[in-house]
Amino acid sequence: MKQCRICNSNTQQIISFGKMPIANGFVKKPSSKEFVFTLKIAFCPKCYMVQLGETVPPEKMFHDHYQFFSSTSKGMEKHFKKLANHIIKLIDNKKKPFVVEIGSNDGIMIKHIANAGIRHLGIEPSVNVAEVSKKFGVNVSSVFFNKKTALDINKKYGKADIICGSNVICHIENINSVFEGVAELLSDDGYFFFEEPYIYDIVKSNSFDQIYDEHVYYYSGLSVSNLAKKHGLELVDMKHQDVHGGSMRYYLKKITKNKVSTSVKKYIDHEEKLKLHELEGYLSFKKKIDTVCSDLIRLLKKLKSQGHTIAGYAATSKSTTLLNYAGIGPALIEYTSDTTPSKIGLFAPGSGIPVKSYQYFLDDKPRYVVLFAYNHKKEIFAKEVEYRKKGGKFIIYFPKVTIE
Ligand code: DWN
Repeated sequence: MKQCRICNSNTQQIISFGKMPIANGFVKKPSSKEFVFTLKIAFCPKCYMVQLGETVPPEKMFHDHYQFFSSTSKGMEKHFKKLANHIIKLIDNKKKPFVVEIGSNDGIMIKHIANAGIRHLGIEPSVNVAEVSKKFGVNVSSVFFNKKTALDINKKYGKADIICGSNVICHIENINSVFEGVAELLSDDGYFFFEEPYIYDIVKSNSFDQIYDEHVYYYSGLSVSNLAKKHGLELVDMKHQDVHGGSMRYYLKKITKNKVSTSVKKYIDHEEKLKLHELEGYLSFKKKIDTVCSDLIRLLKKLKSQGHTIAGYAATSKSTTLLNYAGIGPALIEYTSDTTPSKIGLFAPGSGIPVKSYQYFLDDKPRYVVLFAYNHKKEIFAKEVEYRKKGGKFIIYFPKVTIE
């Protein structure tokens, strides 16, 4: 990919991770025929968007057997309940408000909007997870959000007072069409907001495994303000979220006489200090990634040679990047335990590490586990007090390799 998907300028490559499978593409049996693509990210020097160099067709990632259910984390349940309450406050003065959530997944957020009796629509193309949300009374449409579907929604329901999305707006390659759709569907004083892994945190804390097929864009205040302007929208606020290793929530409104929060300038100043408006800001990144990978392999080999069992904790999407880039397979990590029923019995994409149940981990009590869901560390450490008391150790690789 040479041209920026937003502004068509020539992009500059930041890093290539080589061939990668689909991050959530857990398989029934490891095979050399798994689908792969080249995972690389590029920077646009004109509009500052960091983006994948090569993408995977959305139908290959989001379908009727998508393996990520948002409600697998209690911490995220709490986070999204708080977001729903925030939305309810924002629309307090509206007569018959209408809320649209793009990527409503299993209803983790929008079920609270539905419960409050508010007119709403969840958009979720992965039908298996959308089905779960229907059990909570969520009104959901299994389509991809774009200009055309936004016009359809507008025709059927009218303008939306809130359009929001979490960990999804970075998933959609044709982002210009999403923003065109938002500009059509949003009411004149409505809010469009979304939260996604923040490129500032990814670079600063080296959470490089946030880079994978589903994440087409890696947003900053710098890039979102340019993208918004292109579609008659304005970035009016930014609120940092302490989830997924560091996320940013961006608030957009139609361009009128908006009051822009001072936080927009504050975060953009931080980004510029880290030089995220120049290729230079990203160049130390590769070195840090390679250090973490080689430190982790060295540690795993040492523990293995001492006869220890090493397992993985949580078969996350992001671990696909780490495992495949570092070349870690079942010879070093025997299995990964996970609480998602549909992942049990499958194998991690590319690495071929078997996924076992949480009960298997409890019975096996491996001496060491690599914490792939480091973003849920607080919740997981609270749950694993007994395991750690009895000598179980977590290997953490974010932001650097440590044993806790
Ligand atoms: O954007 C995305 C983010 C929000 O979620 C998606 N593209 C896909 C997904 O990424 P992920 O798989 O890296 O997400 P998590 O939330 O870091 O990992 C969830 C996995 O961890 C699930 O398979 C469940 C598992 N898990 C577990 O086994 N025990 C999670 C917790 C909290 C646990 O205690």
